[in-house]
Amino acid sequence: MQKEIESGNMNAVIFDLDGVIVHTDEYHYRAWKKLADRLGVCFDERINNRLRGVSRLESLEIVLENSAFSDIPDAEKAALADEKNKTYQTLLQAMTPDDLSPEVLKTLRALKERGCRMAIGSSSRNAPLILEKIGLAGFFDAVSDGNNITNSKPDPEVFLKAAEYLGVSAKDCVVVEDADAGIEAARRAGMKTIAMGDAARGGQADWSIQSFGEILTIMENIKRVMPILTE
Ligand code: B16
Ligand code: MG
Repeated sequence: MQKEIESGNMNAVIFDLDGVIVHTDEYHYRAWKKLADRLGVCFDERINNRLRGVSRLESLEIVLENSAFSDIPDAEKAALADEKNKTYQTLLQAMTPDDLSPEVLKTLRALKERGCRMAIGSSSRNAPLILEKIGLAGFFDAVSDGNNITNSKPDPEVFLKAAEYLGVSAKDCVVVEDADAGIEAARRAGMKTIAMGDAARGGQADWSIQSFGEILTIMENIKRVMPILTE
């Protein structure tokens, strides 16, 4: 049976960064691939998808698992994570506002015009650099990222902090994510979820979208009534 409930004050959107706002997920892939090739460790798209939303050091553990490097000392792991990050940051340095797609920019502006509160909820410590490079520094009402959290996705911390910085309740937030770990984190935070890219294939979110512009329609509908399925 389908029932309709009032959606209350649901007027805040928390965006993941890598793979949602901008395609830096491709740069993460290239940087990990370069490190893996140097070490002679197997790395492909399937392994890369497991790194989405996961912190740098946890990602390294996944890259090195089942390899001769899985038990190296922590200091050596930190050096390898640093090496990957240097490659990644070199790619980030070449970014400009042209790396932001016109559809993403148009949608973000339209949401803002409609009074939507917006935050970033990213596991990345490079989030401030990326936002500056693509011309979005100062655009969002709040930024919660890898620099202010202890536990990365699927822990809900990054999204709960984003809601706190926005000054809204978790139940009034919708999270847009490309990672299964991010969808799980948002659900654990008690938030609604919109999946795109890799996460859209997982089928765990409240909505799955093919293109960023669909977020506008979802938010416009949500502000009127929100249909839910009941038994
Ligand atoms: P950094 P997101 C995440 O960003 C990436 O998806 C993940 O692949 C990366 O390991 C993590 O940030 C940490 O990034 O090395 O830049 O601190 O998708 O949560 O915006
Ligand atoms: Mg992501």
